[in-house]
Amino acid sequence: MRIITDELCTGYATPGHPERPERISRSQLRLQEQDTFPIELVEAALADEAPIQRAHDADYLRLLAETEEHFDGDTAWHPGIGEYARRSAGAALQALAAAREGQPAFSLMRPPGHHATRGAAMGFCYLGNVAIAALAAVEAGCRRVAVYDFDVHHGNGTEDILLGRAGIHFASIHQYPCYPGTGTQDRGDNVFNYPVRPRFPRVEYRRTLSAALERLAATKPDLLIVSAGFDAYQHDPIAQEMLAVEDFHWLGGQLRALGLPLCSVLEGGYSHDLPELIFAYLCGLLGK
Ligand code: OKP
Ligand code: ZN
Repeated sequence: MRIITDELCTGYATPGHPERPERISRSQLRLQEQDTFPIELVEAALADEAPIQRAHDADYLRLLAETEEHFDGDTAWHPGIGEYARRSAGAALQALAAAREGQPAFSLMRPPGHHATRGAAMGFCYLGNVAIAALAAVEAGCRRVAVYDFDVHHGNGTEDILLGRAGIHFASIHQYPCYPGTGTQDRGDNVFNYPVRPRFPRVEYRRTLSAALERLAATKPDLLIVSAGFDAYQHDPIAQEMLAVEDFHWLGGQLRALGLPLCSVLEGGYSHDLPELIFAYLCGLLGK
């Protein structure tokens, strides 16, 4: 498994914020310490402007580069935040490139991306890492790209960027009601939302994850990009779902069973057990 990561992404923080540097550093250590599967650590590189400009408005990109003001109540400005965001987007593009070479890859970076819309940062996200990768895949000649978002929050930013894009199928499975309050309905002919109520029983949650995956597989994609968020976990501090460690292992196995080129990009996951959840998911992906 190729792990795209970079110690540099731990260089900004807001005290007390759930989206903290240790999420990455502890997860990286966990993956380095295990011997169930070999990993290849690859340093993240800044994304080029062109793939970012395909996904975001020029005005917003100027603001991101120049502002020194917070974006919203939980999406702070930090010195260099634009560059942190570009590096996280770059890692998603590297994971995509690996997948296209038939090499399984996981982007272990922050900030996450799936709430960032074409024109705004929100929900801890500044650039739409996965949407940027999906558009890059189309640009590179992939005819049908599927994006599967199992973070517990609705991928409203990915939806905003990918809505109506030919050749892209977007599925988001998420708690509702919950932040950001959207994702109750399908949109256009390529966005499929699967809201699930708080404390949804695990078996039913799994059934919903499977239903989304089946509808996605029916479009016969030639590539799958996964927004991998681990906050539907039963001990996550910011959502109310009930998934267990083994459910993330199971989900990895379900994705593996599709037999598609696939890459995963970290979104959320705020419990102390995040490293364990990532490890379980990657084991499932690798059939271990
Ligand atoms: C990011 B990702 C009300 C609470 C807002 C924002 C949650 C962002 C989650 N101000 N919380 O999807 O894991
Ligand atoms: Zn989330």
